[in-house]
Amino acid sequence: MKRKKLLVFWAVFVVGLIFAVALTLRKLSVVFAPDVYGLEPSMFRAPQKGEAAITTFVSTLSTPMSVPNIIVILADDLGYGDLSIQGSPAVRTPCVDALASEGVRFTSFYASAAVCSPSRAGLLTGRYPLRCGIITPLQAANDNLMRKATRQAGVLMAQMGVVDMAGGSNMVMGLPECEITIPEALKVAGYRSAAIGKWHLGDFTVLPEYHPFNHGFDHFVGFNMSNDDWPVAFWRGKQEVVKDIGIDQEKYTRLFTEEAVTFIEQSNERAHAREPFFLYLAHKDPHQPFFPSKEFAGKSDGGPYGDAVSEFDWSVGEVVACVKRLGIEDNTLVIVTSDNGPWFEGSGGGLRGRKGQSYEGGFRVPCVAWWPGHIPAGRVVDEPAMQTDFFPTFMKLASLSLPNDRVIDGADLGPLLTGQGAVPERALFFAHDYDIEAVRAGPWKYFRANSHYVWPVPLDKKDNVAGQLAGGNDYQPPGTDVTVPALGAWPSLYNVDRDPGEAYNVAKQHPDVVGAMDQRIERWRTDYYANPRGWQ
Ligand SMILES: [Ca+2]
Repeated sequence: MKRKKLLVFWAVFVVGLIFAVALTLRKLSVVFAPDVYGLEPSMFRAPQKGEAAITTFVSTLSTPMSVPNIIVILADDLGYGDLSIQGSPAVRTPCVDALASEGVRFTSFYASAAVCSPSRAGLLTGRYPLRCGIITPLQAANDNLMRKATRQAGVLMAQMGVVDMAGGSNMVMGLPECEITIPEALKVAGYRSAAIGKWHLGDFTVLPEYHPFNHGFDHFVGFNMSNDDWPVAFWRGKQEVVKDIGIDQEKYTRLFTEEAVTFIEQSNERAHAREPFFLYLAHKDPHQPFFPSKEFAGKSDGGPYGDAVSEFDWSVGEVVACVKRLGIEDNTLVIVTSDNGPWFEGSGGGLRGRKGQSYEGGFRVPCVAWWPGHIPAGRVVDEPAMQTDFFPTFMKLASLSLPNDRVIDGADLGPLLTGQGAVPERALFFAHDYDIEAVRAGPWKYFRANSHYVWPVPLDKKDNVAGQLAGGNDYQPPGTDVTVPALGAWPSLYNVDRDPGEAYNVAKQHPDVVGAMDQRIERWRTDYYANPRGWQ
C-alpha cells in the first residue's frame, strides 16, 4: 500500500515537473519572441467579410462549352532527382516518365514551402502559406505533454538562435476556414471534389473545423496527419475507421489508388455526367517511414525508399489508365508533383540542400502536366513556376474570376502548359518560418540568409547567438577594420540556370542584381507585415 502511494506521489511529481518546465519555456519563449512580426493568431482566424458565401468572392466569367476535370497527384518528399526521366540511377518511374513524354515537364518548378503543411496550404489556396499562418508542419491537436514540451523548448531555442527548430510556432492549428481553396472556388463552376490520402492541414480528429469537408471537398478518404505523426488516424468521410494506423501502412497506397479510380469512375457515371471533378490525391509516399506493399518491397534498386517511389509511380499509372479507359483524356488535366524535396533519403538530383531548406533541393520538385490535345507532347519548360500557380491556372480553366477580396500570389500557367506564351516577369519567394530567406527572378536566386546551413544550428545568422559565436571565426587583420568571413559570405547570389547546384556565390560580381533582389524581399516583407492576410 505504502509502495503504491509512493508511486502515485512520484507520478504526480514528474507530471507536475513536466508541466512546470513546459509553462516556463512557454513564458520564456514569449520573452524572447522577436516582436518585429507583430503577428497575432487572431489575425489568421478572422474572415474579412464575415461568413459570406463563396459566390461573394468568386464569380463565373462566362459559360464555357465544357471545363476540364483536374487531377493533382501529390507525392510526399519526392526529390527532384527521384524520377528516372530526371536522372535517377536507382529508381524506375516509367509511368511518370510516360506522362512527361506525352505532356509537359517543368524543370524549375517549386513547392510553396519546403515542408508538408505549409506547402499543401500554398498549393490549395494559391497564396504563400505565410498568409494563412502555417509556417511549419502542423502537430496533432492532442499531442502528449512531453512532445509539446520538447517543441516549446525548440521554439525557445530557435528564438534564442541556438537551434533552428521553430516547430510548434504556427499561428493556427489548421487551414483557416476563411481561406478559399481550389475545391471551394471550383464548386462555383459546378465541380465535385475529392481529397484522398494525407491531409495534414489540421488535426480534425480533435478539431473538426479542419476536416476537408469544411474546405470544399465533397469526398474524403485518408489520414488526418502525416504517416509518422503517431497516432495517425484513417478516416472515410466523417467517419474515423482506424484510430491509429501505427506501422500497418503497406496497404494504403493501393487503397488510396483504388479510391481515386472509384471516384473518377463515379464522376463519369450518368448521375454525375454534368459535373466536372477535381481530384486531389495526396500520397504518403515516399515520406519516411517507408512501408511499400508486398508487390513493391525489395523490387527497386533504391531500397525501401526506392520501392515507395516505384509504388507511387504505379499509382500514377493506374489513375492515368482509368482516365484513358473511360475515354476522358481530352477533357482531363493530370498533374504530378511533390510537396517538397527529399528528406533523409531520396535524391535532389544534384541540387543543393534537402527538405526544410530554402536551397533548390528543398523547394524544387518534379512537376509533370498531361492533357492530350491541349498540352503538346514532350515539351520541357525551364521557366520558373510554383505550386501557388495551380489555383489561378485552374480558375482560368473553369472560367472563374480570382477571389476579389485577397491577394492570390500565383500566376496562370496556361501559356506555359500550351506553349503559347509566357507568364509575366515576376519573383518567387522562399520562406523559412516567418523569414523570406530567398527570392528567384529570371536566372537569379538571392539569399539574405539560410537558417538550415548546418541544420539545426543556424550558424549563418549573424543576428543570433549561434551566428555570433560562429562569427567569432571571422578574421580581422590587426589594425584594420576589414573582416574576412571564415564560414561563408552573406548575402549570396546564384545563377541557377547555369548553376542549379547553388555552388558559386556570385554576389560580389553582381552588386546591382543583389541590390534589386534585396529590395524585392524587403518590399514583400513590408507589405506582408502591414497586411499579413493579403486582404484587398
Ligand atoms: Ca512532405
